[in-house]
Amino acid sequence: MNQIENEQNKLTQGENQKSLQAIWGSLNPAEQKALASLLKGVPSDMNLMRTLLRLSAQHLRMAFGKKRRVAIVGPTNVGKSTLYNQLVLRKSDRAEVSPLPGTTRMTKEAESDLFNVIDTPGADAIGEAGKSQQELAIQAATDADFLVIVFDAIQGIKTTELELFEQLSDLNKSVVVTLNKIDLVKKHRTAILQHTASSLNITPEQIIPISANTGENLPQLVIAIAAKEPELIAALGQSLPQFRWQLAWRSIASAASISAVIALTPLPVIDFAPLIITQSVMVLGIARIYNYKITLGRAKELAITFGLGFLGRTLFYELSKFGGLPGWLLAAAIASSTTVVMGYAASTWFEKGEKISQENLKKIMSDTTKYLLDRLKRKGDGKPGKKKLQNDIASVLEDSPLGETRSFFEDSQNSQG
Ligand SMILES: Nc1nc2c(ncn2[C@@H]2O[C@H](COP(=O)(O)OP(=O)(O)OP(=O)(O)O)[C@@H](O)[C@H]2O)c(=O)[nH]1
Ligand SMILES: [Mg+2]
Repeated sequence: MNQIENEQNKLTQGENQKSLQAIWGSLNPAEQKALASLLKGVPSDMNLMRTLLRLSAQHLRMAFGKKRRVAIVGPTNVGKSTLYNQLVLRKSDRAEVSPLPGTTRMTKEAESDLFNVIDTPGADAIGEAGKSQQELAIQAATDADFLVIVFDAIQGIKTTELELFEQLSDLNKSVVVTLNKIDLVKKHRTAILQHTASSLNITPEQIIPISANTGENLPQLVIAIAAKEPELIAALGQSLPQFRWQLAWRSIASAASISAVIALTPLPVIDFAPLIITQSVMVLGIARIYNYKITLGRAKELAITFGLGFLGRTLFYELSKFGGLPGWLLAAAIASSTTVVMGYAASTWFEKGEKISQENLKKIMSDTTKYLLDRLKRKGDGKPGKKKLQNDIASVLEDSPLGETRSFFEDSQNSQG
């Protein structure tokens, strides 16, 4: 049995090596150098390493500011080119639109406001010509950073649509699913959305109904794309200052959930470095949102200056004295709240140039940890797997009122005792 396990380990190690190389290869020399200097001497767990590297690569790209590529994909005739034309900046970039299926035969890329947008041929076409168009579409999807998957409210979801959806989902890209031509549906919108969602095995909230013709819900679509991409979050934060905290919160929630996983991964030598890396890239990301230019090295210095690692250990000691809470839960909650509080401190620093006192940080840490402990306990008992824990924490944070305004943290600072 041990032998089988060993073999399996070897296999996943191989896979991990490959994906590590792929992530590494996608960075330019300056990014590689910045990351390499952070990664010195860490960590031995390959899965963790991969998670960290992926997160770091994502945030690094954000700091170096490449324009993201968004591909519009879906069956023929659903309105992909019409949507593309709504998003492109220049009239001269517009694509041909017609009621005939198979109008678009080649992919086409142009600039939109926040990202580059790519029009693709229908990915479900049949026959010889259809097959090569399908290949073009899938290739464009594979090369893109982000997919807008378009379906047609009238055509609905049949076997080919479902198969296409599954094929696109397997690419593991960030996606937004849209149901186009919603203007043709007058009465039964809710029912149609529900039906589409259940055919695709997703929830109705995961589908944005749009009309590429009338422009209905297109702003929501753009926000939904931006919200899933760190690079775009930064661009949005710079152009919409009033949403900065909400946008920063997304980076915070993602980094905090990874922190919990790190806390639960036994590392032989040091448990501090991976956490600092995650937090440094988060700080870097938040800096971008506030249009504050810093390097990764400076972000790391800043992350260390907040001195939260020490507070975390004190808090762990204080809370474990009371007993009754499993060690893993405490460790996960404290690591997450350390990251959350650091995100808050960083955003306050970038926005107002104010440094929060150590005493106030301690209060906020303690309140945030208690909040997280309370919510996590409700998720059921027993120690979850890493992936589930990460998802649980991400969903607790994303659903929490903390992301709406900073009042929780401000109240915590102002309260006595
Ligand atoms: N009512 C309505 N019609 C739409 C909408 N979007 C597109 N259409 C129409 O649907 C038809 C197909 O639109 P296209 O944008 O060419 O669709 P496509 O997905 O690019 O099609 P192919 O390139 O052939 O795969 C055209 O007649 C459009 O005017 C919409 O939101 N509402
Ligand atoms: Mg087209």
